[in-house]
Amino acid sequence: MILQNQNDTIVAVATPAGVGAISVIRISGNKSFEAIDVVFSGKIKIAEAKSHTIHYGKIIDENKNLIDDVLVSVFRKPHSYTGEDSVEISTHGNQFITKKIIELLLQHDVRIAEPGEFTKRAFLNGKLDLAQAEAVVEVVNARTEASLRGARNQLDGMLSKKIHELRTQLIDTSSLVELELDFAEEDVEFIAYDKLLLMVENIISEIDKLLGTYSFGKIIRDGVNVALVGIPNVGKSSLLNYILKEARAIVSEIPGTTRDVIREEVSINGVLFRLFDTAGIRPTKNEIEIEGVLRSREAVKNADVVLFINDVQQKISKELQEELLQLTSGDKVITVLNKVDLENLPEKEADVYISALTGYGINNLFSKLHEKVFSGNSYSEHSAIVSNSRHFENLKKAKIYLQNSIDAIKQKLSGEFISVDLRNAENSLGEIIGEVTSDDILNNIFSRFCIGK
Ligand SMILES: Nc1nc2c(ncn2[C@@H]2O[C@H](COP(=O)(O)OP(=O)(O)OP(=O)(O)O)[C@@H](O)[C@H]2O)c(=O)[nH]1
Ligand SMILES: [Mg+2]
Repeated sequence: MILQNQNDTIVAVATPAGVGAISVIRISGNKSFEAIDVVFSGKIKIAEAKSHTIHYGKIIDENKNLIDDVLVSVFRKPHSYTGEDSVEISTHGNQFITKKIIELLLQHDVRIAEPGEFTKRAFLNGKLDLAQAEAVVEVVNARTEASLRGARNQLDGMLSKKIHELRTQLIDTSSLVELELDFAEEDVEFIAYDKLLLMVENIISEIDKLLGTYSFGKIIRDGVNVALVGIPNVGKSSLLNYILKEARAIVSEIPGTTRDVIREEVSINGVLFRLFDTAGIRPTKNEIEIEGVLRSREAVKNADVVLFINDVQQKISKELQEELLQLTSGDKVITVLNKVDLENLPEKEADVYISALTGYGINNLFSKLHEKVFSGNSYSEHSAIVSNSRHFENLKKAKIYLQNSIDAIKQKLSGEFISVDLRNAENSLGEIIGEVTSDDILNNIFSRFCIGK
């Protein structure tokens, strides 16, 4: 991507394409007021309007034709989303109107914004740090309450605050190395050495805590992949249908009904679950079924949780159970006994007893799923959670540098060696919040935004 000039005035439609009651066009940059005043006719010039005021008027084209009557909101720098002079034009919700207005504006020293450019400017002008800017996309894209809360937590700066703290501690530590430590003098070495080691170990343990939130954070953000597997006819598709409250998959008493993997999403207690109904696993010579069974195994490998479904009237397949344990880790598997409506006192052992026909035990199954996924982790408004792979990778890098520095300290290497590692760790943390950054990182992040954000 070519880096466009950050001083340009930019414009984009900020609302989704399509029909709506209103559409909003955003303009930001030094020429915002000048540009809008050329096309807008209201009681006063926007250039003379106070910040945070709204003005009714008309957008008129070069031939004096009325395009639309609109409301223009005025934000003067630095009190705007981007930190620059900006305006938002609310028009009637029609894309011909917004298209026409944008065409008019483009004739007046304004260019179309790149994806994420408004938020990028907000970052460059210090309105948000990088982790918060990334959270803007997450908030917009969140599809469940839980993912929204997680994104909100990051936008509110929970993670940023923690990273800041760790960075400050690191800076203090490396100053200690650079100023006080002198390993050449044997006498002073001992105290400083111990103290230093302790400081670095503390920071590592804090980083470990953050790393530990990632699996939870990722699930909150992306949802949980759940594979429904078992031998044929145990009621996998019936369970899928029951959970979705619709006859999504074909159900029949003929074993081997499902051949393809059927994927559906459902929100259970605010968390996104992606369910994969699979072909019953059994030895077979049928080519289509062989492919189906292969796909079932793939689904098991990709799952965060595997529901191993059994039927009260069939033997629990030890073979399949063994196989599942080879394909995935045992702690991901929940053993489910289905069709308990057919037997009063099922004798077979299972984690959960259900009936996909009557709905018996389904809530219990949901609780077990939540337990499995969150294994004691609970969401807190006040603690930092890592959900972004870039942040996770940077934390891991920082940890490795810190471990290297511990080695250097233990080997009593001279201060320069230790401080190089500490500085590197500091930079890795700095990249998370954008205190240290490069155009590549920024382009990579902001190009994932939509235009107008
Ligand atoms: N009584 C009773 N019957 C059930 C229950 N769940 C499923 N069935 C019946 O069991 C048969 C098989 O159900 P499916 O949902 O197609 O089973 P499946 O595991 O998807 O089977 P395959 O796709 O062939 O692997 C159907 O006749 C269902 O009506 C249940 O909880 N109770
Ligand atoms: Mg099926």
